[in-house]
Parts: sequence; structure tokens; C-alpha cells
Amino acid sequence: MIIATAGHVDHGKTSLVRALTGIDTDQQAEEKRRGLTIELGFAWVFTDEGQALGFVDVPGHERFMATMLAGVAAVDAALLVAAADDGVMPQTREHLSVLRLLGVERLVIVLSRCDLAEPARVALVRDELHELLAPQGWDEPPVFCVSAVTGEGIQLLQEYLLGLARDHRLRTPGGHARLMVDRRFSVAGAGCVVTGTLVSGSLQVGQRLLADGLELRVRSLQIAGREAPQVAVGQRCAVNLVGVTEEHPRRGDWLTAVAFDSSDRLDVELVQLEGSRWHRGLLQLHLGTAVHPVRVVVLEEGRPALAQLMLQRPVQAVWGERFIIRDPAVNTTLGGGRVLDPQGLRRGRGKAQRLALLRDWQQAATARQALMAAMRWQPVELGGFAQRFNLTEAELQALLDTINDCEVLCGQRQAWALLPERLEAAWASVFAWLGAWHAAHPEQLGPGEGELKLAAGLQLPSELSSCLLSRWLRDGRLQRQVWAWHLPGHRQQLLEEDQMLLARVSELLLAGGLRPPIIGELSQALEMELEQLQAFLQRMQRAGELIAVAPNRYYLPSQIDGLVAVAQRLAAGSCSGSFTAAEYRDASGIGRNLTIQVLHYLDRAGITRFVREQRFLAAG
Ligand SMILES: Nc1nc2c(ncn2[C@@H]2O[C@H](COP(=O)(O)OP(=O)(O)O)[C@@H](O)[C@H]2O)c(=O)[nH]1
Ligand SMILES: [Mg+2]
Repeated sequence: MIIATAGHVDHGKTSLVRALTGIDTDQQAEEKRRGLTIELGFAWVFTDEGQALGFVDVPGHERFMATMLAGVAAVDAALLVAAADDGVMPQTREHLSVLRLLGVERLVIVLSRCDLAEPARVALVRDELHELLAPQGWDEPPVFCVSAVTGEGIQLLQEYLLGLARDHRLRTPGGHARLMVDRRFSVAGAGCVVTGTLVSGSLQVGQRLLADGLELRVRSLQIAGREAPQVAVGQRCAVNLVGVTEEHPRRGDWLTAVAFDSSDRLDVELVQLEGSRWHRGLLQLHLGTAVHPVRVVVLEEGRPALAQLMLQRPVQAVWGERFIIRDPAVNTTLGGGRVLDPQGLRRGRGKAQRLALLRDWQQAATARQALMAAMRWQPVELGGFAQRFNLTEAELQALLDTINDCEVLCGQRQAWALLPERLEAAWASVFAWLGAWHAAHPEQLGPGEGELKLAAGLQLPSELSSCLLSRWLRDGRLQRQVWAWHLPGHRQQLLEEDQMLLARVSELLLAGGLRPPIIGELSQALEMELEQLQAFLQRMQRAGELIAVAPNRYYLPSQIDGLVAVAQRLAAGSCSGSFTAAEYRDASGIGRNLTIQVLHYLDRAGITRFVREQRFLAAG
């Protein structure tokens, strides 16, 4: 369990931690000289059962607010320290707001320096604190009166805190490991060590980690000064790393088990503190242990509001992550909130539908609820969803398994989840559109895939549309001849004279085997004008009856099957599963030039793939 101190400068935070743990967290010479905490300090004690109770001692001076925020970014509880002889002061208030905004669950009030104040004065400060807390919604936090000098109240407080540590349940593990770095230093003989809190997943010795694109390895781990083979979610640890550079990792960096997408837009839930003055200029975003310049655009007013954070550099975040916004010019906290979508939208960020989704994601308590909500709006690309909610593959699969009425469609690179009714709506729109198309173009077999995907009102990512079409092809709702898509049972109506001509042309083409005659030869054999013949052939191509493999050579669909069969035989007969143009020429006997044209056609048609002078059969 990790507890942070909070409160105004000089109110006795560091002295309190020393009294509780015996560790002086003001280690730096400058801190000693000025009697002031500048850097984060760390100390710990253990319960009788061996659970570590870690303390993060933060600076109280307003100048070091960024450091304070890095310290409380991921703690389980906070000790709000107020000196009995001084009362509530500006940073008492600011720190309290910050703890609230960061969602710190437990608060313990400590009236310090009680030896310096009369009991009446202590009671007054207690009332003052109560007044401050009540409207903020903390439910009656316990209050302890202590003195680090006389030791009064220290043991009672210590027992209480150890009790909390004993009852503390580590957060449910989940997600890929993400550790927010709050300190970096060198240890003689060991090298680079960083400290930080693991906010998801788990860490093991030997594990590979990424920091800002840099690949690192965990050489050793420590929790509360003791070597540990692994670290669980919610624990603070020191990580000895191999592979560091001078620049990274450093405070503000994330160490992660997998690469996370970053973005310079975050769509968030925003709480604006009462009386705070917001503006469109540059503000400061405190996210994790980092600070970034940011502009804030409110998308929808409310308590909390919805907003977009616009950053100068991309950052990584996940759904639910807390943040604070400060105005550096006047050195005050304006508010804070939670990340709702770490991939904020560039276009359409303020559309009603989008805002409704953000509100749903604000209400959602689990990734499952968020997925259900998102599916109501549109198909959900699962890779992106898993990133936003930091789900491992297994977690995503387990989540999908709990949703009964959900269709998952897998494309070549992406997969989508959508509600069955959406699937049916998409089918209804394709069915209606294609029916109308057939009626409007009776002489043609059907449109090409590109036209169908664009025009049929699917308004879906291209890869998803392809998935849908293949699915309907498999279940027989659609049919395709070479490239033309059509409804089952639809046949183009050829003019009678076209039909008769097609029969004669087919005969001539078939006689050529894999090498049907070219247009010139056809025109001679048919005693027909070249131009007229060409117009006919193009008409037949649109009707799906013929296929132009080269500008001057047409094939019947059945002949194309023959060309494909040669490719399949060659691929099957070679160890590499591939073949060269020369091999195809020899196997087909169609000559060098036509071979080149045929292979280009097969590539275009997606039947073969050309890689380093070799052709492979395309998957699927
Ligand atoms: N008399 C008295 N002085 C205290 C007590 N706690 C802290 N101090 C003094 O108050 C000053 C500030 O204490 P420190 O722990 O550095 O405060 P911080 O800035 O909140 O960390 C120091 O001079 C301490 O010696 C206490 O319980 N009684
Ligand atoms: Mg201090």
C-alpha cells in the first residue's frame, strides 16, 4: 500500500514520515540546508505479516507543485497534514482538490505540531478542515492529532495505517504492464535504476520493456528496499534496467510491456474547480508523472464537462487515467479529470453522436460496458479498443466471450465487433442498393467491389466492408463472378443478337485453350469490323461474360479458371510455394509475352502475389 503526504509547506509532513518510519526523506544537501522538501522522498515500514506500507513524501511549497503531482499520481491513500498552530493554508486547499481530482480513495487527516497549539486552537483547526472537506464529498475521514516532537499520537496513527495496509487488497491485476517513472538514479555496480508505481499488469526480472521506443530489460527489482522476483499492480518498485540511454527513461516516461499508441489529442471528462479561470492559452497537463503544455477545448459544458486536450507532442494514455490541469502563469490548479478516449478525434469531435459515446464511456465502470456502448454506435475495431482500455489479447477474448449477441469479423489486419442488428442493417442496405442497381443496369451482371463498398451506404472502413462482402458470399446471400458482384438468381439480360454473337465468340475463344485468339484474329474469323467487335467485347466484360486479360485478349471465366489452376499446380509442386514467370510459361505453353500479361492479371485480380521475382498464391 502506498500513502502520500499532502499539505502546506512547513506543516510537518517530512517530520511525520520520519516519526512513522524512522527514515529521513529530506536527503539532498539543499533540502537539509533550506529545511524544505524539493524532491519526492520515499520511506516504508512493514506490517508484522510483512506487507510494505510505503510513504511518498511530497514538497508542500507551491513552486514544486509538479513534483507533488508526480508523487500522488498513483497512491492508495493520502495523509493531509495541517499544522495545528497554523491552520488551513493555500496548499492545504490545493492539495486537497488535487487528491479529489486524482481519485485518491482514502484520506487521513493529521493535525500536526499539536505540541505548539492549545487544545482550543486544535479544535478550531479541526472544524476549519471539516468545513473544507464536507462539500467535497469525502466521507468523514479519520482525524489524528500528533506531534513529531513529543511523539504524541504517532503510535495511534501508525497502528491505524498498518491496519489499512493489512486490509489493503492489491488491485485486480490486468492489462499490459505500465509503470510510471518518478525518479532515476545510478547505483554503483548496478547502473541505471528507476523508481515508480506499476499501474497495470505485472513485472518480472528479465522482462523486456519499452520506454519511448527504447528497448530495455529488467535486471533486478526491489520493493521497499528488498529484492523481489516480481512486482504486482499497485506496488511501488525500483527497477534496475539494461539498455538505457542518457535521455530515457526519466521522470514522466512510461515503461510498458507492449508498444502503446500515442496521440496528441485526448478526449476527457473535465472537472473545473469552482472559481477557476480557464482560457484558450497554454496550460499545463499533469498526466502520470509527466507535465505537458496543453490547450483545453470544452466540447460540452457540464459537471463534469467533456473536453479535448490538445497537446504539442503525442502522449500515451489509457481510458480512466486521471490528470490535473494547472495554469502556470498564475501557478494554480484549475481542475482535472479522467481520460475517456486516449485517441481523441481530429474531425467530428463535437458531434452529438460522439459526445454521447464519450458520456457512455464516462458512465462505464468496465471495459465490457464501454464496448457494449461503443457497439451501439458503430462497429468497434478491436485492436484499437484493446489499446484504449489496456486489455491483453486473452482479456479481450474473455470479454468478447461474455457478450452473447456480438458478431466478430476478422479481416487481414483488423477485427471488428458489431451488434447483429447492425450486420442486418448493413445487409438490408446492400440488398436494396444492389437490387436497384440490377434494375438500372439489366444488361450487366453487377458492380465491382469498389463501387459496391462505396455506394451501398455501408459507410464502414474498407477492410470491414470487404469482411462483410466475403461473409455474404460464403453464406450465399451474394454471388461474384470474377469481379462482378450480384444477387443470387440475377442474370444480365443480353440482347438476342449479343447472345448469338457471344456464342460464336465463346466457341472461337474456347478453341484457343489457354491462349485464346486476340481481337484482330477474332474480327477476321467473324468477318466483323474491329471497332464494332471491340464495343461488343467491352459490353460483355461489363456483363461479366468475358474478361480482358490484356487490352487485345479476352478470356471466358472458365478459361481464367484454367489459368489459375496452372498457378495452383506450380505453387503446390514447389517447396517454397512459389514459381517464376519462366516456370509458368513452360507449364502453360502460352509463350513469354502472354505469360507476362496473364501473371500481371492474376496479381491484379488478387490471385497471386509478386515477391522478389517469385509468385505466391495470395491467401484466402
Ligand atoms: N514543535 C514541533 N515542530 C515540528 C513538528 N513537526 C515538524 N516541526 C517543525 O516544523 C518545521 C517543518 O517541518 P517539516 O517536516 O520539514 O515540514 P514539511 O515542509 O511539511 O515537510 C521543521 O522546523 C520541523 O522541525 C512538531 O510536531 N512539533
Ligand atoms: Mg517536507
